[in-house]
Amino acid sequence: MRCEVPSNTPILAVQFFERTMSLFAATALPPGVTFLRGVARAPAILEAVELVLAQAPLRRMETPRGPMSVTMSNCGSLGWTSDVNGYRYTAVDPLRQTQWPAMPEVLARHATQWAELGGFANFEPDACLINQYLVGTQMGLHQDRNEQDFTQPIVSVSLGLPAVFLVGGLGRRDPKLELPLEHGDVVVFGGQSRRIYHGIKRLAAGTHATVGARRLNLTFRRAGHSP
Ligand code: MD3
Ligand code: FE
Repeated sequence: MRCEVPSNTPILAVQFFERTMSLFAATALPPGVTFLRGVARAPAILEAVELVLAQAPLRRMETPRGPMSVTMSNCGSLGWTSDVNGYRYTAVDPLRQTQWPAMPEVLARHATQWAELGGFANFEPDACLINQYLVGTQMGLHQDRNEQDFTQPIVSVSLGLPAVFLVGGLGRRDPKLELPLEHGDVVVFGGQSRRIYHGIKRLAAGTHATVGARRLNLTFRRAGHSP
């Protein structure tokens, strides 16, 4: 479903609209998924991400199956990392040998609010993974299962170029829904959908006015045990 509100609409009106529309969109999305169109367009969000990346640069991570095409960094007390031996969360950035940058207050505060709109109260993320997709890159179908508490949701924020998000089911071969994501879109994944298979299709060429020729994705997570 394509529904737009003017970009100067007050935030509470946008949130009311999105909540109302999600009653309809919910018929297509799996249980536990909440789609919040355009709620992360505030320039302060992109500025906070750029500050983090100036401290902890994007890098290509290795995996047991070869290097990823997407580049990554993190902020928060824990960060997702990968090497030839596997995936894990660490307090120390292996590239810089020091802690990940703190999670900017503006990001943490918004993540908690968006989780609440998705039905998850008191979400306190301790990790924010930042993925950068250049044109032609993608993320293959996978599950996220390195976190300690699957009752906690994941809040995903898309910035920059549009992408097609593949929403699967609990089995790798389950039918997939294609969800187009644009600049400022937020998706909350929790409950039944927390362990679904998902991926991102190859990024099409383009240039976004403020983000450039790339897509940034933030995923706010509770990686360690809940407070
Ligand atoms: C559903 N990132 O970093 S965000 C990832 O756009 C990842 O960069 C994609 O998948 C991206 O792991 C998709 C949406 C997302 C993220 C994590 C999930 C959906 C999820 C974890 C569980 C269920
Ligand atoms: Fe994922």
